[in-house]
Amino acid sequence: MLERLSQISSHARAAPAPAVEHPLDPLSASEIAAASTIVKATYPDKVLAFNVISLADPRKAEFLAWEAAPATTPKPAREVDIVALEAGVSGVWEGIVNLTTGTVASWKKVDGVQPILTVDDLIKVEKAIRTDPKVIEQCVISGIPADEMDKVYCDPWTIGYDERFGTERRLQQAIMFYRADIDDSQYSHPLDFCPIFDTETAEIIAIDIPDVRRPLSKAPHSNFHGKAVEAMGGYRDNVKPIFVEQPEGVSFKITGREIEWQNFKFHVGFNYREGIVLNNISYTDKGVVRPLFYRMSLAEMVVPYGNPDHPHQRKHAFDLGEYGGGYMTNSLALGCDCKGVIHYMDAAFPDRSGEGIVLKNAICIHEEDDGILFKHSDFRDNYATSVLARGVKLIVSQIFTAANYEYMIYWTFHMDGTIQLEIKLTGILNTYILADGEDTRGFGTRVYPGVNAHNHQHLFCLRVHPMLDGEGNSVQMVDAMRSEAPVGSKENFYGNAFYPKATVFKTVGESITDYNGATSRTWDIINPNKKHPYSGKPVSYKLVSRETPQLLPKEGSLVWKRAGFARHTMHVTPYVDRQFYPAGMYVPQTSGEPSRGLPEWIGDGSGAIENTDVVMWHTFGITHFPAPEDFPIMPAEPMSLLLRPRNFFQQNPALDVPPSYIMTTSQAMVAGEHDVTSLTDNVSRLAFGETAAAEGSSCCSK
Ligand code: ABN
Ligand code: CU
Repeated sequence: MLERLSQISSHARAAPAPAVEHPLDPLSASEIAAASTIVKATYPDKVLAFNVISLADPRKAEFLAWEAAPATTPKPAREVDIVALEAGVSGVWEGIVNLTTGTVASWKKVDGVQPILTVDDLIKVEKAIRTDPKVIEQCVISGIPADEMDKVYCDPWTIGYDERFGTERRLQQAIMFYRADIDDSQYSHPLDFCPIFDTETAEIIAIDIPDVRRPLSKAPHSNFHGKAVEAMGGYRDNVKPIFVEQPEGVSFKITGREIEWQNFKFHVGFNYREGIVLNNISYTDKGVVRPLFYRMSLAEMVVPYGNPDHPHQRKHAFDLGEYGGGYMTNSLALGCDCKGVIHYMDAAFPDRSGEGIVLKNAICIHEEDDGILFKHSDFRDNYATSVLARGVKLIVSQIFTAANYEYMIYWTFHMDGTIQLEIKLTGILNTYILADGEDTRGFGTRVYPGVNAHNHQHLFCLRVHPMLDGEGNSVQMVDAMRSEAPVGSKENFYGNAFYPKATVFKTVGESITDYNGATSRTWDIINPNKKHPYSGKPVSYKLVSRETPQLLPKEGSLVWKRAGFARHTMHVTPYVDRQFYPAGMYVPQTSGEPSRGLPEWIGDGSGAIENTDVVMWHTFGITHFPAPEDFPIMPAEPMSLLLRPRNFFQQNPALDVPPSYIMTTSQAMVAGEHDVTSLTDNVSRLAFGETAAAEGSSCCSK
């Protein structure tokens, strides 16, 4: 957290930004300042702390009208979402500022809700726990002398929901740790009690203390800094450098925040909450611009923990809705976070006073080798007749730090028209103290002496707003099925018949479905009005997503109530402007009664979703049973999903990618025996032997 603050403060307050060209561009730092100035001038009597100042996405119809005829259609007004807190007043002020007219377009008080926690809010808690007499008392009981409170740390989490305190006050729970030395990792030394902090009054209002006390672990700290690695035998010395060379630069073009790459074109947005937002994704197919997706983002996530003892039921972080995947984003470093030839985009956020602050290098855009795109060799001439094309991929990425965890988000575009979302988890496990001889009862793992890493899930919600070949889209579920006809029947005499069973969802209720590994279930976004000339099937993009655990907290549990979106793998709703957040706009301290966001939009499930403007909400992720290998810092664990064109292109859309090797049968007959040489790579070489470097560019074996 401190590191991130220093990243921010090391960048100057923003200078006035040039006029924003594109209606989907995030607010610049000067626009943020302008929006807060308008609010302050309109409500001079209020002492406001700004929590959110962020672009209110233009309404889709207005945006598309402008985009279709920018010379003759007014640009959508530049509107700004505002969430502000008034000193000493519960609830939030919620408004929209119109920057185009310089006015506050709407302004209302919303009671009974709590806004997102900002890094400023989080950072206050540690100071409070170190000076609170009751916390000091508990530290002493744990075995920490009262004069060593500077060695006591906490990860501040929203309280989730605790019925003892409700939603009135803005609360955080302090997950407590101890560091003997400032450079130690505190996660090997958790404490057994949990103070509760009022963010507005900066007071500790309660402490949850377990019945059975667990004294501070006497084990040495489990660290991952250089000295610790040296003490364990030092860094390995057999890693040779790998560099990425792009001698001619990159293959993408950037205009403002619009990227053109390999027939794809899209706009890269970013906000405090979802982080990267991809808008207006299209593919130019033999000269024809074909829209694919209007908007795509990671809309929410929840991380429920599985230890049943109070107060661990409160640990179920909504890292986007409670803290913001944008607010927690890292400033990325060349050759560290991303390797190769990089283009960065900055992000701008408000501080409490409404000033704009710029975070450098928030988004990384770069290309990587993508392995073999396609290959075929003919066995008839000992594989001499051959074609092989290597792919390149374009990656738009960000990394955010959610206290202990790092989430690395990679939106990847492939040359065959596929769009992939890959998320990698790293950082540090959330840990709790395990007394000597104590059993985890299966709800966690002893990853180090004195350390219990509780079972948990990481469940993400992908929001996809398609516009596949224009308006009028549907979603169908596709299951691999055996023919219903019995063995010996005319239709299935040998019993081997199987087929993809497509079920088009007509209503929201029908769309609420789960992954089924037994039928290799996928979901297609289709345009039923456009059929493929060969297959006769509707054009589609298929969602292939197999890491889709069910929400493990039971129906009726707090998490089940609060994270309605995570109850099922798939939901489809009719599009509604500015309906973005599937656990609701204000997530901290929701009770789940009623369940906000998606469950409210689903209603009785009768909404029509066939051949119309639809939004797909897809929950995916992993169930994480920690292991000692995840400690003291977790090697990155990937998970991934694909959106693949199916019946969309006439044939393989990447046939025109220059091959690394191509030889026809007649050419092979003339060439005879030869060494295969890459047509596109003169850098690859043999690893061993005297001639390694001189060999030059041998590539494909034959
Ligand atoms: N994982 C919970 C969390 C996220 C961000 C900041 C604090 C705590
Ligand atoms: Cu995990």
